[in-house]
Amino acid sequence: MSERTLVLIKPDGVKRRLVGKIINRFEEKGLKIVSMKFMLLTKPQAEKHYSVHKDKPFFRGLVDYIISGPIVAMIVEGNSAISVVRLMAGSTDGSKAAPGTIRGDFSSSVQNNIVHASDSVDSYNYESQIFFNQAEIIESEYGDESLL
Ligand code: IDP
Ligand code: MG
Repeated sequence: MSERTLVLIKPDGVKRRLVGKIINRFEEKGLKIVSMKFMLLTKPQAEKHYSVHKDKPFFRGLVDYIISGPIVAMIVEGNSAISVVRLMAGSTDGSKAAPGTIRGDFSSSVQNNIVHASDSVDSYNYESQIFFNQAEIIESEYGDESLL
């Protein structure tokens, strides 16, 4: 079933110049970008995005990290996009993530793990409106849909 998911390339991913490589993985998988922006999150936006973690000991550090530099936010669409992108991202802790995943290939850290990906439809609905309004989500046919 076609789904959408929110992907963030976090500040460490941008600073390490991995943006192109990461987007390339999603394109090669057959996911479609329907929205994308390069942005600096405000602290209130970051706190809202990570509000589920507000009582965790790592919350303040996590907020400081995600606002420490520009990020790339995008919405990608495709068959089972939420679980597909979570699989491509790999386990949260880069030191445990499988080789071949984004975190497994580019991170050895539990915090600085390069990407965010929504973990459910509810999370997508909550998170995506922090980054994009409806008018910024652009539907288009690529013409290869029957091959995917
Ligand atoms: P996820 O990004 O794989 O869904 P979550 O458990 O939702 O992982 O945690 C959100 C983010 O918080 C992680 O991607 C990571 O950047 C950070 N994080 C998670 N656990 C820890 C921790 O134990 N210490 C520091 N940062 C953490
Ligand atoms: Mg999460």
